[in-house]
Amino acid sequence: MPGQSPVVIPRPAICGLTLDGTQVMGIVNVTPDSFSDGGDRFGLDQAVAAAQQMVEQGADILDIGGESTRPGAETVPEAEELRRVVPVIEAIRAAGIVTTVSIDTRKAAVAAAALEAGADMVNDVSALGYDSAMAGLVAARGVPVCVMHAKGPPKTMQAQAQYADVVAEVFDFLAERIDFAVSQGIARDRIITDPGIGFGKVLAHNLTLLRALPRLHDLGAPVLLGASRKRFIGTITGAEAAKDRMPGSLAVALHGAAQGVHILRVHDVRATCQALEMWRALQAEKQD
Ligand code: HH2
Repeated sequence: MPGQSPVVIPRPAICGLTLDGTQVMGIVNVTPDSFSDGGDRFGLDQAVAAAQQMVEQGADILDIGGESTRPGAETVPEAEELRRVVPVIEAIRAAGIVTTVSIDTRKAAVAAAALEAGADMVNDVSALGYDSAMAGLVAARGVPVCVMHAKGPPKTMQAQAQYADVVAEVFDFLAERIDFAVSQGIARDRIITDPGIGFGKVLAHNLTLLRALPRLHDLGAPVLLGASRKRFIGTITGAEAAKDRMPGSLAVALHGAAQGVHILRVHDVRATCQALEMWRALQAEKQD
């Protein structure tokens, strides 16, 4: 859902998307075990229908993932991840959907095949750290990449959730990853940053990072926020089932928009777009 935001620091366009407002990235998990929607979109038809619906609801980007990265998740073999995501991206393009497609993967071979099938950008929750071939691939293909902070791999990250200063550590990590990406030939203006809400973080870390979002703009890159339906929302509100956490997710999304987040990664596209539209109208009114 394009639309200017008075608080966003404009960044160069990514895949033709102007980043002078908050864009909405709809999550399509082609997995049997994702924490909030595992199994819902595991079949090809369900995944493509979900993508189509999200586009109609206002998604600016579709994020297709074939490996759950929830705390404790096992790594999915490359062949299986390929089998899950490539046909979905091919079918999305065959259906005439022209929306920007992001491939959510840590594996270079999966990213390569996804780009071949029609994806436009890479979302790597390991920030180019899991697969040594990933940075070179992104550089060679000249596509945008999202680098996200995580404290260790999904299997063990929650056991490593200790920080002296979580904001400084996340900031320094992302700054180092940007430098690394640039050293590998990735254009600086194609790098998106993400604090990695829930990735090796307990409730207090997530809240501290959300309050400190404006600090991330000093990295000079677009900021992506993925908080939708995450555990900390259930901890605070008592919404035990992930699917019951949409209202809390909207509150976090609007907080992110007010802190100048460029891309919101969400499960509930329609609700998020409506909330953003209302928020923008109120912002505009305030400026009159
Ligand atoms: N969160 C998840 C997956 N990918 N990518 C980015 N850039 N930022 C995030 O916060 C992020 C992400 C986890 O959420 P989800 O995809 O809904 O669940 P699962 O990993 O269980 O499939």
